[in-house]
Amino acid sequence: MNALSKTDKEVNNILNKEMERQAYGLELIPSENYASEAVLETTGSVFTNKYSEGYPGKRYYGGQEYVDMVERLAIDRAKKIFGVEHVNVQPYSGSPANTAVYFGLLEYGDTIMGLKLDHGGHITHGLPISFSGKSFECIGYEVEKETGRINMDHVRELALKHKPKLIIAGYTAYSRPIDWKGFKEIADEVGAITMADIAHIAGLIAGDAHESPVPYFDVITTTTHKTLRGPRGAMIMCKEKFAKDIDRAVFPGLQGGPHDNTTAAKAVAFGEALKPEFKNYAAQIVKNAKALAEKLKEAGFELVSGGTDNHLMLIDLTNKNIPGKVAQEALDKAGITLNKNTVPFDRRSPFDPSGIRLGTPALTTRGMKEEEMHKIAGWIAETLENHTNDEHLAKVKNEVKELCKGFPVPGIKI
Ligand code: DSN
Repeated sequence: MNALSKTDKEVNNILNKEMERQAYGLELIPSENYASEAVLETTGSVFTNKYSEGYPGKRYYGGQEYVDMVERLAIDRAKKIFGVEHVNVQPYSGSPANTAVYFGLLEYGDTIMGLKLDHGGHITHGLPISFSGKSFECIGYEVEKETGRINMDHVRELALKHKPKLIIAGYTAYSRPIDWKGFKEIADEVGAITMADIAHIAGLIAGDAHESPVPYFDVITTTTHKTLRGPRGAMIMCKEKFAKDIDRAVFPGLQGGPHDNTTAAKAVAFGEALKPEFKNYAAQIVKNAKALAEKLKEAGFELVSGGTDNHLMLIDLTNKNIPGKVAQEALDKAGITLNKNTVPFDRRSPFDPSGIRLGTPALTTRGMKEEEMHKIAGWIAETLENHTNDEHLAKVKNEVKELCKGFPVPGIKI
């Protein structure tokens, strides 16, 4: 950051500290990743300077020839990755994307159905205090207590009872495959629109490591910065018959000018996802998650649903007698970053829940494999056993740093 170091030492120092944190720590938050240098460069490019309300070929400002070009490229590449009919690449992030779908396809007061937040859903899937919960009748389905998995009979029963206009599948803390076809069949029975929120698993779907909802679902939303490894942002994909309503909902319904720098960086990330090596990346994320899960189980950790088939896992720490918040803070001190998380049927509060959530997309980007996952599982166990011993946590942090030195983070040279 040549210019910044000369013009603003204060921000530059903070940025350097953050680079150090990222380079020498283990990033296990399953919704985080490391964008490539090319994506970072494009995000910070002169496309930042442009305004372009509207869509390619139909804008409200002049000077759009290159913005149009890059937005069309992003759309074409997204279509190629996911095989969808229509794409809108302008949503600022996941919550605005989901909101745009509701705004475009529903009337206030309609009934929607999604997985409850404390069972692995998302705020925008109907949490009572969110925009979704305040604007619609929200019916929440749950995972099964015994298995930690979604039971499609339960989903069907609720759908038949409440006749939702929209059914949402796709989650933030669910480690098992999703029965897209089953959801579609239920939706057809009650005449509901299907919305898949694939924010967490988009990269796995792009890399053929998770089944795609595309053959079944009407509308699909995703962020672009999680397993898909692009810039922070989102997109909406849908069947052609919903295209106009979705586009109008995004602009001018909810947003003004799209962030053209982000759109350009999305095009770059989608180009990367189309390369054959992205398939290896997606497959390795899952292999790493399974390796980490197995070792953690051997160390006595209880995983919700007993394991993982995707990039993440949810651990219920009740048997270890450590609340999720204490675990997160101790692991932070050891250079291991993850997040406290409610577990289904949690008896504790969301700010001080019983669980932690962790995943492997970021570590896999660094080139780590099963061998490193085994080491990391050991450090997690060791840290939580010694969570009150700061000296011990500092020792783990040093070991973590040594490992990290062998696995550079894209875009960070220190
Ligand atoms: N904040 C994201 C996550 O961590 O899963 C969801 O939007």
